[in-house]
Amino acid sequence: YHNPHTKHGRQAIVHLFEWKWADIASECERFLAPKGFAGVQISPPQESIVLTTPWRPWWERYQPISYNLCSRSGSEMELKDMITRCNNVGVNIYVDAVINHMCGASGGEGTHSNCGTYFNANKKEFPSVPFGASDFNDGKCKTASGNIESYDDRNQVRDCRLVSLLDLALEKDYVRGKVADYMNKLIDMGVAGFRVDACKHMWPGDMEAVFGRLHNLNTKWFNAGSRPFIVQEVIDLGHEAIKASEYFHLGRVTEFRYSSKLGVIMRKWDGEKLCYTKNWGEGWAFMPTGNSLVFVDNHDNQRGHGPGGSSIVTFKDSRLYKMATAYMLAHPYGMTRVMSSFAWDHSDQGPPSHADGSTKNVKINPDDTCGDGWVCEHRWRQITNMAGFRNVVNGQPHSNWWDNGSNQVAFGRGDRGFIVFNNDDWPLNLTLNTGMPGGVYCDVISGRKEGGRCTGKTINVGGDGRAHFNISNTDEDPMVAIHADSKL
Ligand code: QV4
Ligand code: CA
Repeated sequence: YHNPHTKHGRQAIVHLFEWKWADIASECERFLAPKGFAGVQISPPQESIVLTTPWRPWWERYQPISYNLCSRSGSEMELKDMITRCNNVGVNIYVDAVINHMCGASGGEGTHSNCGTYFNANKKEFPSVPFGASDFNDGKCKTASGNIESYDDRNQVRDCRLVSLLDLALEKDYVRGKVADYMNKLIDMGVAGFRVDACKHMWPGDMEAVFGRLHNLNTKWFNAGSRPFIVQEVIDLGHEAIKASEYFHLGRVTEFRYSSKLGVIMRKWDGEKLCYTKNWGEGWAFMPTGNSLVFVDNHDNQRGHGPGGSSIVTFKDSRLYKMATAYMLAHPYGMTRVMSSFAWDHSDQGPPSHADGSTKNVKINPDDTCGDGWVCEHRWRQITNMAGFRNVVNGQPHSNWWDNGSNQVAFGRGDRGFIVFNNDDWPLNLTLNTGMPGGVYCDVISGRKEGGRCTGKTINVGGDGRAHFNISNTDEDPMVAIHADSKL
């Protein structure tokens, strides 16, 4: 479950948060495949509750009503078409699977769901699955409210309701079967794996039983015998009863410490400096690299849901965000996920929508950026090009480290790539050993190689591998990156 089955040496995946299936299909063909993105994490595709107070929040999709593939992102046919078209250009699809719970206890009764499927949250009835009252954990939960009240008690974290969400009894064979059927339907359609939601709230043994029932990936696109890739959402900052390590054998796990530490470092809070990242990775007590999924921000912590707080760097701090994302994509630690957001003022606000609540198409501007409220961080030149950098340097060691004892650092990836950062309040102007073969290289931060020419800065690497770098602290992007494929 740890292998993401990426194609053509592609490394980084992108979360196209709340995008419609038709837009994702086009994006795979026109942008993600040509730019070398390995895959897409999609928003939950199952039918969910429709909420109007607050108006159509993004988080309604984390309250399932049925496993019908009918959501705010589109129909089952559109989903199937998207999976096929992305697979055909070698871009994998990873599904956000919400299997710990159904909707909130106060979800009411009726047909206020994406496709009008009836449910009754008061009676815990979801006839379209079907799930009934006995398929939920209420008998097992020991708290007075029925909700999780303390994260120091592993039993209530797993058997009680997360913020009132009706908690499925995954110890029951019947429930495991329904969940596995849902995931298998997606596997048969061609997805490469799952981001499994709220794993801290499920017993690893129950998850193992569900995963054991999953089909191998569709051999139209994947090697025979390929197991679905699994990344488990477990937020472990080190202070709770449940540890991320309890899930390592089941797949990769989200490393939230990476996201919060990188934010603190980039913001230079708590006395942190970029030079301290010389041993970034396990040296910072992160989980083993082969177990981790890393990110600068995710759909929760970019808006204050889940932990991390104000340290998290997001598109709203665009200069720091580009630096943090470049650092992540240049560094060998972990499997990397790039966030692609929509703009928002309130943390509940759903995606860009029409008056009737339907999601807007993603608008693509002539300069490759997005419009109509879609931020598309993955299309920011610096970020796109660093996803390319990661592909070019894949497998190469972290090498030729340099720092100034403060916030200016540089490192290479063998003889395939080199990057320099200046996050200090003064200029960087010096010669460094890049470890790269001599030649003229195009800096992929300020520009790109196009038809044998460079649209940005050029860097001259001498026969001895040394090159001069001059990065003002007032530069729009105070960093320079070169790699084997950016050689002119
Ligand atoms: C509220 C109160 C409850 C109360 C209830 C009464 O908080 O105490 O009992 O009303 O009806 C929404 C609301 C939340 C509300 C709940 C139920 O925000 O206030 O409860 O609905 O009506 C997303 C959002 C949540 C949202 C949820 C369901 O972040 O705000 O809750 O969707 O719509 C922990 C977990 C971790 C989790 C993280 C956010 O360990 O697993 O919190 N992260 C994942 C997803 C996240 C998602 C869920 C889990 C749930 O990444 O996006 O929550 O599927 O750290
Ligand atoms: Ca649970």
